[in-house]
Amino acid sequence: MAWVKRSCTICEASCGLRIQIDRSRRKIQRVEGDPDDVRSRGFVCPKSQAMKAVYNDPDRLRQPLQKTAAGWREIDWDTAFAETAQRLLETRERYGFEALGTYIGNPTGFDVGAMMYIPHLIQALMTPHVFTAATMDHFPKMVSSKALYGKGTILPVPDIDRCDYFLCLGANPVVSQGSLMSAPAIGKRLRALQERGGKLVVIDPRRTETAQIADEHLFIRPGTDAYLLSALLQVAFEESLIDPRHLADHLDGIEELERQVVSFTPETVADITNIEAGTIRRLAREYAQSQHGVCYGRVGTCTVRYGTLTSYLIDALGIVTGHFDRPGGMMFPRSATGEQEAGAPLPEFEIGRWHSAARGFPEIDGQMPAAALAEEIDAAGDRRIRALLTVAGNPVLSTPNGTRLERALESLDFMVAVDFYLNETTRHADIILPPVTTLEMEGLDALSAGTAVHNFARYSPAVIEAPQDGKLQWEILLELAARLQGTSTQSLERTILEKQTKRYLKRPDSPAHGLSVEEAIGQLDDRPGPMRLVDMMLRAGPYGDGFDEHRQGLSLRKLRNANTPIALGDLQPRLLELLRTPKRRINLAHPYLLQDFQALRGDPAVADEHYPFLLIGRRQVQNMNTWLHNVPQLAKGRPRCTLLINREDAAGLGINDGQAVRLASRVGEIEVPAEISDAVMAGVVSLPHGFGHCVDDTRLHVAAAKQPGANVNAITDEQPLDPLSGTGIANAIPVRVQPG
Ligand SMILES: Nc1nc2c(c(=O)[nH]1)N[C@H]1C(S)=C(S)[C@@H](COP(=O)(O)OP(=O)(O)OC[C@H]3O[C@@H](n4cnc5c(=O)[nH]c(N)nc54)[C@H](O)[C@@H]3O)O[C@H]1N2
Ligand SMILES: Nc1nc2c(c(=O)[nH]1)N[C@H]1C(S)=C(S)[C@@H](COP(=O)(O)OP(=O)(O)OC[C@H]3O[C@@H](n4cnc5c(=O)[nH]c(N)nc54)[C@H](O)[C@@H]3O)O[C@H]1N2
Ligand code: SF4
Ligand SMILES: [Mo]
Repeated sequence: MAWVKRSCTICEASCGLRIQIDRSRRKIQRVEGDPDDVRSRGFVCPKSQAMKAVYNDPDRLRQPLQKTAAGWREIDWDTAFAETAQRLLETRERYGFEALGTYIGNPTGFDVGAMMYIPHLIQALMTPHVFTAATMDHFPKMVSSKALYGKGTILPVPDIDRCDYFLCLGANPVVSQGSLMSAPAIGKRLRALQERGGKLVVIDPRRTETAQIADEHLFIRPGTDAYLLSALLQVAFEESLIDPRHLADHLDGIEELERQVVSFTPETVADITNIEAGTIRRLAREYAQSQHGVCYGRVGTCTVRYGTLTSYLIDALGIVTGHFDRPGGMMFPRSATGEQEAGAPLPEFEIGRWHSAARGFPEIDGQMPAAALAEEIDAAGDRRIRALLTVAGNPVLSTPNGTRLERALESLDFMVAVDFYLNETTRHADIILPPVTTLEMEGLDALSAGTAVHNFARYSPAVIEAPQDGKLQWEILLELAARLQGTSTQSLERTILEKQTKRYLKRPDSPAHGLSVEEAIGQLDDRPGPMRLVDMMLRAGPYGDGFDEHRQGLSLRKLRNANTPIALGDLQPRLLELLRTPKRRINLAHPYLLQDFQALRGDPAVADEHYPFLLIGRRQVQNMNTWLHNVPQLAKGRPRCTLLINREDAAGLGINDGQAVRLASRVGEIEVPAEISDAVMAGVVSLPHGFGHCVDDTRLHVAAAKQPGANVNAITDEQPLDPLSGTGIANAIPVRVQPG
């Protein structure tokens, strides 16, 4: 029996685990929090048990599957790769580039191998049809960052352990454990903020688990944060609370921003937002005058009509009140792998280099709206997608109007899914390519290092060896890319490594600057794959050893030997060096962002008489989006896919607790049990996403039996989008509720 340490790969917190294994029997005995982990200090949430349960799950696919007239048939890897490549290439040759499409899902962010090779797989597909879960998530924030800071991945993170005022909009970190904020055991950190005399204020249409521990919670009418933030800014300008500190000399457009918000007085937005004018004024003062304030927004501020405008206003408020890029404010992490380093100015906003066929939606940073995937298959005529590759995604349950998408997937000529579950999406595939689980792969916390509240680097070993005929995810992705390009995996891997090494060595401040590519690569492991790429990035990166083992500094070997996260210190002010805008200045009046103010001013925000309620989402501790309901420990208990409805609203409709209700929108209708609750504001109902495991032909026995639920994305509408980012709308959806 042995204990192995590694991080949990289910969410952005990346908590430290201790896993007891029986190597000889390839058995995982126990999974628990690692008390010695400097980041998580023993904390884990119930989902950590999924690391073991998914590995053991008899429903998990371990062999490629091919759909035949007689049902699913296991095939060998070579046949699976050959058939997949042939069908994709044939489709492209016959119908052109637009005939291919891809959807990349959330779990790819927790496998460094996937992160390294997916961009190359997309390149090899040569398709303009790239869809990802980002356009159901944080894409508005990336668009705002691109406009403000010159690069979409320059993302501000709350300095949670040093702030004394935390204004939290549309996020529920006590449950989600943070997003664009990697901070394991967030509840404890928020309580520590209160213990040092700080204040937590939560703005949310539901009294969430985070709101319950807050000093103040305000119900906001869903979808109206842009009004509230404009008013907070208006007060800040009116009351001369403006002090951008060290950023002052690097800002443009501050007067223009003031002009834009001047009409949004607290009095004019009070009815719209449901927050009293006096409260808005007080909030503006409290936040602006706090010593160390953060203003943070997440999913509830992104997946709404004004997602980009709201994301931008959150940053603008932080910048002009001096809460940006300083300890205790919003800060910018520095990864050991060198993803956030200084560089030359980048071209201005790249948008609309091509357009979607059905609605003419412009590509943004190479992406199309996930909400437009179905129509690019079923309403794009000759330009339609005929063959689709999905990787770690379940868009039938995670993107708007999933019912339409289901039908569209059925009409494809060919679909291949890289996934280890036969679920609501992958059941439409012709071929499924299942990688082994993350426990069987080495890893590096790459995503969470980029959003961490303290800089760190962490390597995780494979806990258990992958079976002989098992494929690591990167092997699958690289193999597909190589076959699509008509090259070998060896040659493609080498090309990628050389290109990336060249890029890193060129950086003047790299500890390896001046070395030749051959010299650098000569120092790396001979074993091809993402880990030697990671080693290169670490050694040429900001904390690297410059490929000299005798020097201080990081290398993969040092991370391996540490066997726990290596702390790299508190976040440091560094926004000015990071800026990639053309003049290395921040334009607070970027025309791309400001254009949506016009719509905001003209938006009457009145209720729809046919669909008088506003639907919002809800994350629960035992779920991870669509994919953990097959874990017995997490699926037990009462049905969780319930519609929260306010007591008075329920009484008005004659709805009792537990009664089935019909929830309808423009696009569909589902039936779900009502749960009467005072935690949700009047006029608002809340349903979690990720359920709807009641269809035939899937292999999710536990989910289907214990927590089938209903698919909320059968109700969400694929038509309205946040126009500046193409992000789909998952909150503030007009719906009707009727007794079932
Ligand atoms: N209504 C509504 N919709 C939403 C949201 C909401 O709040 N409300 N949230 C949105 C957000 S924030 C997100 S991120 C998206 C998520 O949307 P998706 O990424 O589409 O959904 P997930 O459930 O995260 O994806 C899980 C899929 O990946 C597979 N999987 C898990 N691990 C691995 C792995 O290691 N390798 C491979 N190849 N496959 C793996 C699972 O079997 C499953 O099929 O949903 C969005 N959709
Ligand atoms: N347990 C668990 N953890 C998760 C996930 C999970 O599915 N389960 N998913 C992971 C993923 S992919 C992500 S992206 C993160 C998301 O992390 P968070 O954004 O922290 O999580 P959500 O619960 O979606 O929080 C959104 C909040 O916005 C509120 N809201 C809805 N509409 C509005 C609005 O118009 N205005 C305001 N102010 N609030 C609004 C909702 O009531 C909700 O409380 O969580 C991650 N962690
Ligand atoms: S919070 Fe996230 S990373 Fe931590 S144990 Fe839970 S699922 Fe894993
Ligand atoms: Mo997400």
